[in-house]
Amino acid sequence: MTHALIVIDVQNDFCPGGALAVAEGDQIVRPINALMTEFDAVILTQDWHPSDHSSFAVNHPGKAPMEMIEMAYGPQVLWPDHCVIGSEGAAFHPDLDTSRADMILRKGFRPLIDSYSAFFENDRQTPTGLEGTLRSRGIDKLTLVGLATDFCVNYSAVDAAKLGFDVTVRLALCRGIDLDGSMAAALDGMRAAGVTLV
Ligand code: VGL
Ligand code: ZN
Repeated sequence: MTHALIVIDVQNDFCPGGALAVAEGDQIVRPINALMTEFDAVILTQDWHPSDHSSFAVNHPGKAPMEMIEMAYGPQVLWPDHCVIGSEGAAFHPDLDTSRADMILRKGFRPLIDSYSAFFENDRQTPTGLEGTLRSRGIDKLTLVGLATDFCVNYSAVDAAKLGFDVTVRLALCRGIDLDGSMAAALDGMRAAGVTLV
């Protein structure tokens, strides 16, 4: 099997001090670097939003971060502004070894659609192109690590499993947001989709 490591959103805004900080998000960076040597391919994802992005609470008058809204495609959490295209917050954590990556996938750049998953945007239909990249390279096995366990790692892992990839999530190399029980739901959802959690 050809095995890829997919490193989800290890960006400044998801690390302590960032706009949407995940507790201990920075603690996974060095062990992820060390893991990279064990894979046939290393792919990094980067959350990448225009400042008028519809997932930002500031773009919905009267709404606060962490409230829900109804989008054309269904319910959506409203977030503080984060990972704005070209900003320091959108940059990878400075200690992440980006030199080992053979692909960087950006997602969430369409103003009207959020994209937690590295495979499909939140309308669950718009593909990011990652599936085609993996298949054309003969990659059939994936290990996922990164931020946040219960959002982008979870959505990416579930989509990958549904697409037929052999998927493992290394939980020690992930950290979560845990909004209203989202961590427990994510772990259940990943298991139900056939993702191996280690
Ligand atoms: C993420 C919330 C909003 C993530 C991205 O990387 O998990 N979460 N945008
Ligand atoms: Zn985002």
